[in-house]
Amino acid sequence: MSKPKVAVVGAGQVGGSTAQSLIQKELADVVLIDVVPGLPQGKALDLSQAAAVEGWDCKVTGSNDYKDLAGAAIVVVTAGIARKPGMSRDDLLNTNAKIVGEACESIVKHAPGAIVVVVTNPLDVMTALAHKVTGFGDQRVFGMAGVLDQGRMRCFLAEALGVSVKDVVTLVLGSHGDSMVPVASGCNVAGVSVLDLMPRDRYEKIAQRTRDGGAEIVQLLKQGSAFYAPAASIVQMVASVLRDEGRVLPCCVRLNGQYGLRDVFIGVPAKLGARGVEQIIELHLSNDDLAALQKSAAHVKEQVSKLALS
Ligand code: A3D
Repeated sequence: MSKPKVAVVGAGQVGGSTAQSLIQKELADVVLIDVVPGLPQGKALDLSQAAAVEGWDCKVTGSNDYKDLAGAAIVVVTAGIARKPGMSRDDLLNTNAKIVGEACESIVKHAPGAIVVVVTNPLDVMTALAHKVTGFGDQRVFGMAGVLDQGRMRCFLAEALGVSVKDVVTLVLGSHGDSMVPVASGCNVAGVSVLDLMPRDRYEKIAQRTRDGGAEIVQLLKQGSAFYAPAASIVQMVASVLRDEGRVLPCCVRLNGQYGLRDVFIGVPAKLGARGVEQIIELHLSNDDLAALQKSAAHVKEQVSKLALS
């Protein structure tokens, strides 16, 4: 039976792991696209052979030609440079804007009906750029970050409390950067508020470690940034679209008045289904959390204005 096609633009660390996870779950046939000759073809061949060993019934191909985006139901954009120790995500702005802009022009040309999931950093700004360049509208262009940030926080809380990650619920809003907004009232273990399980200062340290979660890995790896958890997060979002699951996941989406914000891409919970972003969920936040989200959005707007999009 033929499977939907997912194109992954950028066959680097995140792109390669994403392709692996997509075929492991037998969600889609995958095409990896990259500018480096041989890289996507080599990874595709290796993954095809892994699929043969494991019996995963999916095709993986590699290409240096954007024409091979044709027929993709979803395009995941991971092309661009990653951080080095000491760099912030914002330091990637100009280099990655050029790469993402070009990729999006090719998506319009070769996969005009696709849903676009942006991953390249700085995430919120690159998602705004992809929205502008593709003109695909608010439903079909969104970014991955919150699933990862919530996963990181779930990992830290489960470890600190000595409980299964399965029972930990977290809530992280805002930009995928220093102004990220972990929300204590949305964090619980099997329904018990996290603040009933640990002192606030311990919670605050975990919230800060979540904000610094990407940098912690960059420091350890010394070359490149995280990719296993980002890939797992991308695939959770892609699965919700391909299987029309309607999962409510934190996504970088364009707000149109929700949370008192307009025309800005920022992380909030959204329902993902076959049409992409099918609903934006507006939570009742405390004044402090709402102010933090609005501050985070102001930072994204400032960064976007540097791109002169309009
Ligand atoms: P890396 O392993 O360097 O892969 C990037 C790939 O993009 C390389 O293979 C490049 O050759 C390729 N590339 C560059 N220009 C183009 C182009 N024009 N067309 C196609 N491919 C191109 O990096 P990575 O995979 O570790 O990270 C990729 C991006 O994702 C970076 O910007 C990271 O910062 C970002 N990232 C975001 C998250 C989020 O949670 C938002 C998490 C992890 C990584």
